[in-house]
Parts: sequence; structure tokens; C-alpha cells
Amino acid sequence: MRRKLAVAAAAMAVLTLAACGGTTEPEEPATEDVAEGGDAMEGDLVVVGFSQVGAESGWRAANTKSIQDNLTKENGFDLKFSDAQQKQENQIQAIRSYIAQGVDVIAFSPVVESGWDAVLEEAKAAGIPVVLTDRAVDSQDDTLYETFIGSDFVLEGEMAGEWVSENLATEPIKVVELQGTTGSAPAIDRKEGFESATADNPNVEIIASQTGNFTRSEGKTVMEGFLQAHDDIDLVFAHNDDMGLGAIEAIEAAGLVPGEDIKIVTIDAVKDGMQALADGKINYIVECNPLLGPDLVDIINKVMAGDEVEKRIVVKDLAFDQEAAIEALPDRQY
Ligand code: GYE
Repeated sequence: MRRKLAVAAAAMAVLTLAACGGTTEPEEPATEDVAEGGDAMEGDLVVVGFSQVGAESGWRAANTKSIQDNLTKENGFDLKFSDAQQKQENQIQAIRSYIAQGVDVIAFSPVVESGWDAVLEEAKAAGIPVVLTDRAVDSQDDTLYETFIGSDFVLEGEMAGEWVSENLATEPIKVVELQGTTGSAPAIDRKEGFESATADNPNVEIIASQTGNFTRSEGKTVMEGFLQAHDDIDLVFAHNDDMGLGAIEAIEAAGLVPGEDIKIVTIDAVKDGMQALADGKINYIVECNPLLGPDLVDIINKVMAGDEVEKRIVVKDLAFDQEAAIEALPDRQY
């Protein structure tokens, strides 16, 4: 499926979101009546059930805010939002309840890639279109959803790996990896991208790799374990900023200097991560843009109007070193 998506992605639209300029603006409210509210007018709103992964990271908080700020009554939506606390069974339950309620559209960010076919078939049988945001599913049947909008996570891992290979691995380095949530698209793809971009550099040796579940606290705990087991770590590659920030705490507690004694490369580029990069505690960050709300508005309006929507919409990401982070920080939206 990922291979299929990667091939397909080449031929598909590349959307540049707010942080990079060129945002797709949300459309005008559906009707004047909606803006005035009132019971009779509620029927004009597009009812959207959104099942969010959880509240595990700064990225997720920014993503949730973007969804909630854009799928508003003023923009013509009645948003039903639920937080799955990083549990697939909670998401399946939420989606089933949206189907039972007969919402107009279901959107969700799947916590893991596999195991979605049954519930997506139920949505299809009920005639409810599904939009995947942020994370992919590994279903073979792409008629089960309208589109998948989100970043190219393999590319993000490759960007991180290329920077490491060119800037740090000019001599042998020992790398520890803090993986995202096991089975999630970003964890699988970022690992794959980093490994493929560093594969032909014999100086890069990954000595340990473990999940920190995309959270700061688990990133810290796993890093403490790595530091106890290895006294020769040169680099942490963390699949998101929050785990990198947790690793900073563990490194400092061990009496070492993050960014110097142990280098750190992460993905996301949320404000806290960018601040640590500006402060020299992180060395490089690949961006993952969480501001999907405006484009989700656009996609849902098209789906409701019966217009054609691309099967894969790729969000474009930048990357930052210390100098670029200092420059970008004052205008950073998330
Ligand atoms: O990188 C991480 C979050 O799915 C892209 O999930 C998202 C990832 C993001 O927890 O911080």
C-alpha cells in the first residue's frame, strides 16, 4: 500500500499549507441562514464526525486546534469530535457511533495502519464518505475512503537521514532511535526513510531502536534506558519533537550536554522543538505541518458537492537547522 501511495503521490497534487504560504482558504459559510443559527437552520450544516488519535504531542494539539478552528458553524459545519487516547478500539467505537448517528462525513487520523477494513466497509455500506487525515491505512481497497491528506513520512525520514549522513556521519557515529507509536504510519515510514537514506553510509550505526509512543515522558524513559545500556551514543534520531525533548531531559540528568555530547535530530518542528533547536539542544528538525483544517474544509465541501477529489493529497514540509529556526520562530504558528 505504501509503495502504491508513493507511486501515486508523484502524480498527485502537492498542497502547501499555511506555514509555507499558499493555504487553501476555507470556503464561505454554506448559507446566510447558517450564520444566523436557529433550530431550523441546523439542518443546513454538514455534520462531520472526527476521530482524533489522542493528545500525545505538541503536533497533535496544533492539529486538533486547526480542525476545530476551521470546521466551525460559521464555515457550515457541525463538528462531532472525539479523542481516542491512542487506542484503535476507541477509534473504531467512535466511527461506529458516527455511522449510527448518520453523520454526513467521517474524518479520522488512524492511530495505526492496519485493521480498518471492517469498519470502513460499514461506513461505505451506510453511504458515509470517509476522509483520512494525517495518517494512512494499509487497506488494499482504496474505494473505502475518499482521499488521504497528510505529509510524506518516508520523505521526512529521508530528509533527516540525508542531513545526518552529510553533516554528522563524516566519521563513525552510533545512533539510537526513538520510534513513534508502534504500527503507526509515521513510525513505520520515518524509520524506513531514515534507514534508506543512511544505508549507503557505513559510518552510520543504529545501535538501539525502541518506541517512545510519540510522548515526551516515554521519550525520556526510553532515553534513560539507552543511556544506561550504552556509554557511546553520538546521536538520537527521534520520530517527533516531543520524544526528542524528553531525551534532552534524560541527557541533561545524566550530566551530558544535548546538542553537543549527544546530537539530536527530530521531526515535526513545533514551537518547543524549534526553541530547543534555536538554543542548540537539538541539531536539526524536519517539519511536519499539522495545520490540516483549511484543506479538510475544502475537501469535505468538494465531497459534499460530488466533485472529484485527488486520492492522495501530499502536504509539503520544510526542514530547519539552528539558524533557520531562529529566523522562523517569531512567526511560527504552532
Ligand atoms: O509527528 C507526532 C504525532 O501523525 C504526523 O503524530 C503525526 C505524528 C506527529 O504524535 O508528533
